[in-house]
Amino acid sequence: MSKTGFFGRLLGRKGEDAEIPAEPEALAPIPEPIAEPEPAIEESQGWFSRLKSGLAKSSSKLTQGIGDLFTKRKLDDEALEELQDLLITADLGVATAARVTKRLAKSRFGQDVDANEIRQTLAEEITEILAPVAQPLAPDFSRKPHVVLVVGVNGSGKTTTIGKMAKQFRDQGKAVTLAAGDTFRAAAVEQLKVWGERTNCPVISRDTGADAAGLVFDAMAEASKRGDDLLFIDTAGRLQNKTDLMAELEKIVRVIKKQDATAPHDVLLVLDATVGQNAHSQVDIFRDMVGVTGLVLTKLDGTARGGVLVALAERFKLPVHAIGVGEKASDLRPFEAEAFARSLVGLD
Ligand SMILES: Nc1nc2c(ncn2[C@@H]2O[C@H](COP(=O)(O)OP(=O)(O)OP(=O)(O)O)[C@@H](O)[C@H]2O)c(=O)[nH]1
Ligand SMILES: [Mg+2]
Repeated sequence: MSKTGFFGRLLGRKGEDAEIPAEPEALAPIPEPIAEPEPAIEESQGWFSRLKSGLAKSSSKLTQGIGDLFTKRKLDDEALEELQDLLITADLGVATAARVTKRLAKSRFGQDVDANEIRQTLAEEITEILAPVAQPLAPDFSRKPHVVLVVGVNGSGKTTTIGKMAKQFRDQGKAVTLAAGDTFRAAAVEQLKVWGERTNCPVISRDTGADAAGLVFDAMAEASKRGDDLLFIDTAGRLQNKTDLMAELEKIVRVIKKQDATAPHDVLLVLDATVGQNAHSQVDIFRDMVGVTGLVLTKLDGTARGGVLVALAERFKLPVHAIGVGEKASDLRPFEAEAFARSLVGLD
């Protein structure tokens, strides 16, 4: 093996720690809230096929790219370099692409490989990265309530995710309250109320423009008085600017802690998977603001860039509690590492 070749450089480089540059526009307008959702509770079929078709963009890039690269070919420096480039363009990020390629090279360098073998090996490597973060939300119901603060940029899917999670926990017979902490946008409260009605959960709200922290204080008091199992707190995704948003989230956390020093027990960051690499800077920013404990990736049914989930898992190692593959209540699914990895590289 030549140390000056690609493989040699790969083994010698610090690729695994490579920083993915944060994009400056992290909190800049993500598309204006799309139409208000019309939640429907009916069971939807074929979520896995929707996930697969959603991943098609990344997946077909990878599937076709791998097919083009490896029709019986020796896994040499050049092939590895091309594969790494392909993985980067599929949103896996520089560090993850380097790691996956390096591991592949360790076992197969110099051997003849075909596309299917590459897919299988890639799926195994990606599964290994994803498996540790595939952790469903696991509330401690003895807390009464277990408090889940939900954050994320506007339009990422916070309110919808809360509605979907509320439905899942209601189906398990849990008492769930929703707090409409997004007092900034007029339609936000209405949207949460619709989910409240459909899932039969009380919604604590105030008028638009009211103090969000005050509302959260009331919600904490009511939920604990009732002895609820769970309290989900919705928040605004965008205020006038980032400083305002940070101040508001910090105030909300302070107010929560006044009533329960151990809360919030979970801080869920909801990320729209279609934003691709921009998700990295969103994690950075919200982690600094409020200490994110777990992620939910939404819109994997859409023009998804699912590869970013692998890059996030590798870089931040935050639990991925669930993934969104549609707008209905039943479209929030547990995140399964192997199924996700296989569909990403185009395996069944
Ligand atoms: N296709 C698809 N659409 C989704 C998914 N999750 C949310 N949406 C849609 O994305 C849009 C925005 O979702 P919201 O839940 O309102 O997002 P939000 O983060 O609460 O937005 P703000 O309140 O503006 O901060 C809505 O139209 C949702 O129906 C998903 O997994 N798949
Ligand atoms: Mg919302």
